[in-house]
Amino acid sequence: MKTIFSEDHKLHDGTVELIGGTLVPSFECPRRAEIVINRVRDQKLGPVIEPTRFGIENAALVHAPDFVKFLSIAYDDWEKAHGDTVALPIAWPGRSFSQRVPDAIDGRLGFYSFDAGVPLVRGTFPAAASAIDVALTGLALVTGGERAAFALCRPPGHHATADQMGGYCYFNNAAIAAESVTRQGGRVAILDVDYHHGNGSQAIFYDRPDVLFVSLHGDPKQEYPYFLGYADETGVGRGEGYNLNLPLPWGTAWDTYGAAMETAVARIKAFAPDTLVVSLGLDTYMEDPISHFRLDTADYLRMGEQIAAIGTPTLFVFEGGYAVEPLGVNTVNVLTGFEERMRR
Ligand code: 6XA
Ligand code: ZN
Repeated sequence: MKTIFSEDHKLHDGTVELIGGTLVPSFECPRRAEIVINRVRDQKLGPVIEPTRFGIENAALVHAPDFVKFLSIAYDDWEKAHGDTVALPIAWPGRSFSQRVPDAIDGRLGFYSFDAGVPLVRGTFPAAASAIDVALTGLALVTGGERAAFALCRPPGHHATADQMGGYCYFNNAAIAAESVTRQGGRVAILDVDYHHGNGSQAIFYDRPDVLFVSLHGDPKQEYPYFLGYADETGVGRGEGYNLNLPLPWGTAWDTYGAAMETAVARIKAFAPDTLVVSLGLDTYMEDPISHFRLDTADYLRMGEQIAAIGTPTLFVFEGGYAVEPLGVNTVNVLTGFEERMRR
């Protein structure tokens, strides 16, 4: 399968994050994508191609115009106020507040985010824009007849809602690809196998019967993003029944995970989508530094096989995964497991 990759991902280096009361270097770092592309090349997974320029207008497939505009100017506004440092949100409109958009950049940063895990540097916007092109280039291959493609997006996207960034995510690459399918008249399923619940993708499509969202993730009772991802969230209105959350406890290993995957696969098969978008996070790995599942490297081959068994043209969209050295092997194992099953 082809991999779509842009060097522009490097423009985004978040530098810091706050975790457990300490400011540490960002787990979501440029090296992640470098490790993965190196493994793709070493294993000869297939051609690596640059994205076609689809353009930032496509963010509007799922994002609010004022949010896109904000992200395009946020860093310049921050620099005018605070100098060339990393922009971090620090105050949010909690339950008792108005939902006005203030003038101050610090206020707007809070309005357009839901947590502090979204550092903005000068290159964040162009990098996030290039990730949209990467996703849409991959989608064009899949809707154009290829069995699968791998969009090596960075920064990741699945936490980003229509008008809020959060959890390392700015634009929701997978949701943009999925919405693009529906605009072409297709039905689409999103399978989110990142360790964290894809709250942005769920929220964007929650009332939609033409987009099925299925997610396996750390139980939000215990795990980020805490406030969405529960099993009783099944969709709303015409979207009722088109959202399936499979929260799993800390310590989950393949015996439990593989069985939950079978549930996910069965639901997606019953939906019979034209296109499958996989939010491919590898932070389910046993050595992931911020997560608590226990999958091992060989389990990712099985995961790829299960996804291939759905039998639907598939776009893999890269999301999380922070055990950096094994990240290339784990990621490419999903893709080679998929291809090996396809050939059977
Ligand atoms: C809290 C942890 C953010 C998780 C980001 C992630 N700062 N999402 O990997 O998939
Ligand atoms: Zn994650």
